[in-house]
Amino acid sequence: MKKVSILGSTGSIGLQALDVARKHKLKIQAIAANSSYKVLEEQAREFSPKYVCIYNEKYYNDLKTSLADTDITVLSGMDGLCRIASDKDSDIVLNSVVGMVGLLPTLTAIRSGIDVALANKETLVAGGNIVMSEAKRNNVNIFPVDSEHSAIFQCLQGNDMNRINKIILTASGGPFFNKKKSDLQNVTVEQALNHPNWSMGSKITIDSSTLMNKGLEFIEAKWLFDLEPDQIEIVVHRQSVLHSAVEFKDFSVIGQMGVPDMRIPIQYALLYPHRTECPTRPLSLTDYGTLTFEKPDYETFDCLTTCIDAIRKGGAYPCIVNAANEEAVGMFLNKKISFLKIGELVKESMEHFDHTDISSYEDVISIDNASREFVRSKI
Ligand code: MN3
Repeated sequence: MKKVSILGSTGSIGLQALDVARKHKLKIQAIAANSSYKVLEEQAREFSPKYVCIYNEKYYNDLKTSLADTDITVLSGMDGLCRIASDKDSDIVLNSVVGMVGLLPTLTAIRSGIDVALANKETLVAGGNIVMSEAKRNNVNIFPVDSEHSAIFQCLQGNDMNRINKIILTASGGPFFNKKKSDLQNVTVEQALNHPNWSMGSKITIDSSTLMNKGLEFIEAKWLFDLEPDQIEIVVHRQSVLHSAVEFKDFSVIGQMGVPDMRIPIQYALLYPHRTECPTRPLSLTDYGTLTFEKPDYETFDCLTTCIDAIRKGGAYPCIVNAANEEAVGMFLNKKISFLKIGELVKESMEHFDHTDISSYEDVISIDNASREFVRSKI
């Protein structure tokens, strides 16, 4: 029985991972969340983990008091996340925290020789070269949880990486598919939060509406599968049934399909390489009838274009655009800037900074801060 630690257990991915854990009676070694201490307490009572961690120190005492009658160790802050990530009793750490906070726990798990199921995009976008080289050095597996990357990973099973022409990364197109910039000037937070196929946290839902999410996934795919940017094609596929595909040297294309339900990729990452029943429903292709494929609109969705430019330029640029976006999305959610301003700020931040390389975690943090500072200075 695998022992699983979940960082971000009260978020969308975390809750679905616990569903998978319930179904397969996985041992939950640790759970962690940012601030939802009541949900965390309920989860702790159900799964009896060794550790529970609340990232936001403000709620530490509340959580500690509420779990006083148990023998669970209550932790807090980044120290708590890293203690969980380095706990050698767990077989795999599912990292589904939101934002840059996820990078250090990922690196900590890798350095402790523990496999990582990765749902935190920023880990690879901001620190891709460090994370992948550390994973190789420590002989640690990184299992992608994102549906597209899981699809590619599944298509590659039994195949040689040298035999790939390219990958086809599918995109739902988000709630503003077919809209032009002129249509998007007055988009509200509520409209942007309304995603057609997937239910997710607010940061990633906004990222899906700007296609920043696909840009981050493009960068992630480059690192996970060691590809050149030219080997990644983005295709808009509105139904989210084909989760991505791989074209091999013989022009055979292998794709992975399923209903849009994150429990399938989460389960694949947690139970790899085993396939067993998942707590979701089967795919009925005839219910869909038609699957469509189109080119993305790079003109309207400039976040996507900027991300691709960033990974082509390399160095710190992916980290810069990621930080600028995180900052800008926060401002949009707080109704401080317009929807289109997100893309403008992301692009401006990339143009503002000179080329630098990233060779350590400290580099990532200082570049991330500089980019956020730049965005704040523009408002
Ligand atoms: Mn995705």
